[in-house]
Amino acid sequence: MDNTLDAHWMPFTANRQFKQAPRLLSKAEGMHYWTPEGRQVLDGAAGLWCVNAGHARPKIVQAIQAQAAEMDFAPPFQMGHPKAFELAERLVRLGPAELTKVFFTNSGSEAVETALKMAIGYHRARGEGQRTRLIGRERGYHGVNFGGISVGGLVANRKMFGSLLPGVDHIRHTHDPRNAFTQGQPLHGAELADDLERLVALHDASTIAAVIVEPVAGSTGVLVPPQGYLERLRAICDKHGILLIFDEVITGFGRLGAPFAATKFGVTPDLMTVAKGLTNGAVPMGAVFAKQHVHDAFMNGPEQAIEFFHGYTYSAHPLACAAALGTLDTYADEGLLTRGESMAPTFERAVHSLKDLPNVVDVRNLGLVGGIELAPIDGQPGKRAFSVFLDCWEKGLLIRTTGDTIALSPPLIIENKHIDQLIGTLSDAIKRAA
Ligand code: PXG
Repeated sequence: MDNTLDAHWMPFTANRQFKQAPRLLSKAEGMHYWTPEGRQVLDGAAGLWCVNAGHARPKIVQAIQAQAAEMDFAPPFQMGHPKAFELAERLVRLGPAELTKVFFTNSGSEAVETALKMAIGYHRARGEGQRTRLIGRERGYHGVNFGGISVGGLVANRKMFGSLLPGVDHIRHTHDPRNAFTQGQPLHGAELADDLERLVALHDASTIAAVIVEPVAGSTGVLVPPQGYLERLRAICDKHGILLIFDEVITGFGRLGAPFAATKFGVTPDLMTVAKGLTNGAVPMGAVFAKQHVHDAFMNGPEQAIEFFHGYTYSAHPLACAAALGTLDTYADEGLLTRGESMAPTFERAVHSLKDLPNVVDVRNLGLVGGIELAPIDGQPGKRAFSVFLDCWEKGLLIRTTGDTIALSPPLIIENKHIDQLIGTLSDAIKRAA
């Protein structure tokens, strides 16, 4: 076994620990995974926040199979294929009305890089080429490429990699202990958006291209935006001509009980990044939604000239487009993009039922996202939550942990009996980790 695991250098994994006691998955259907030994595991994480319609859904499987046989690849530069256009049209109909253009990538990280480049390019095309500064937020996660880690705010993802992009700054994160155990959007902290005014005062608005935030921060441990916060960020961006980018890689496609966070909160960004749920995780794909005026700013040279020198060999890959179309059909057939709204009250009660367990210092939730924060073991941050993760895994439940926060993001097809099992297993594991 040792030898067979050796060559694969695993991403975001404690490689040496994993290879001593590997956790393998070999089959998936609906709400469940199975291990190679045939043990059933309830999926409390939608894989990694992406399998929103549940696993092995027939329309997605069939779409991928048929596409692989019909046309494997089509060059995306100066050529097109019908499904790319069909998918973009359908996405535009699904998203906030003002986001009328879609650019395809292969991951959330690439969607973020694309959006950052669009923002800088947009200002330059409009004759404001000095607007190059990018603003992120502390504790933000925007993937792992250099732009994304530069605007990102997770120290572990940044510290190993040198000086990153120049000209980046960060507003404060929105975690506020006054809001502990809030159900849904917290009351305190809309004023944290004013931190953007501090950076405007420091750098001057004329140097700032864009602000990027996750509407609900996922990777850092589920931070729900305070009431009024996103509205205020939008207003400050408008006041200063700064583009607002929502990174909806996690929040997109029904996670919050609405198609997008922008829909849920009624705040429309200028650019919006998505991935994960776009293809239900079945084929890698990301995308950037853009407002018409952002797109149009680029359309100003001679007609035969390429307007945006950016794109990937696999942008709008036929297999990914087919998977995404099958995914959107599945979401529509079953009303999954709003199902989270009707399941949210039950899910909210269930996750908050954990509040009195040992070491639980906060519970946060919105739609079908839950975060349970544990007090760290002295001098060993992350260890308590990871022991809960291992315990759950042994008892047939997959969850995700980040630091000492347990993140729950089940497939949107979840039913009450799954919620009961999830919370029961998790509750026992938290007690054992005391
Ligand atoms: N933006 C956001 C908001 C994300 O959550 C990315 C960008 C990057 O997407 P790709 O497809 O390049 O991985 C993400 C990814 C976790 C976890 O444990 C979350 C992500 C990835 C890995 C782990 O919460 N989200």
